[in-house]
Order: sequence, then C-alpha cells, then structure tokens
Amino acid sequence: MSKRLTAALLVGAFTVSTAALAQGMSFDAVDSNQDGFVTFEEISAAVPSLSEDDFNAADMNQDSLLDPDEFEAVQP
Ligand SMILES: [Ca+2]
Ligand SMILES: [Ca+2]
Repeated sequence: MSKRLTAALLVGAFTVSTAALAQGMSFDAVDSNQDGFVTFEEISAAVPSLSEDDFNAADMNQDSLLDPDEFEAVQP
C-alpha cells in the first residue's frame, strides 16, 4: 500500500514538471525578487543551461536586466 502510494506521488510529480516545461517559463516565476526585471542570476537559477551570451543577446537595451518583452526573446 505505501509502495503504491509512493509510486503515485512520483508519477504526479513527473506530470507536474512536464506540464511546467510545456508552458515555458513564467516571467513572474523567474523574477524571484518580483522587481519587474529578470537578472542573469535569476534566469540562471531557472535555466542553468542559458549562457550569459544568450542573456546579453536578449537584453536589447544593455541594462543587464530583462524586462517582460526582452524575456520573451529567450523563450525556447
Ligand atoms: Ca528580479
Ligand atoms: Ca534590458
């Protein structure tokens, strides 16, 4: 019984993470301090594979912050 419950929880967790990936990143979720901008540190925490070059390419006005429009540019 407890083994079956554990398996059900694992399946549930897997389903949730897959759904989150399918939706892409949410700006609010990545902006961890909720200041309306995403720093390279914040996006690195959410997407460790993103390089600083990718971040700078998306940062149109070169202020080292991504606003919501710039953030759209780094969506897969
Ligand atoms: Ca922020
Ligand atoms: Ca910017």
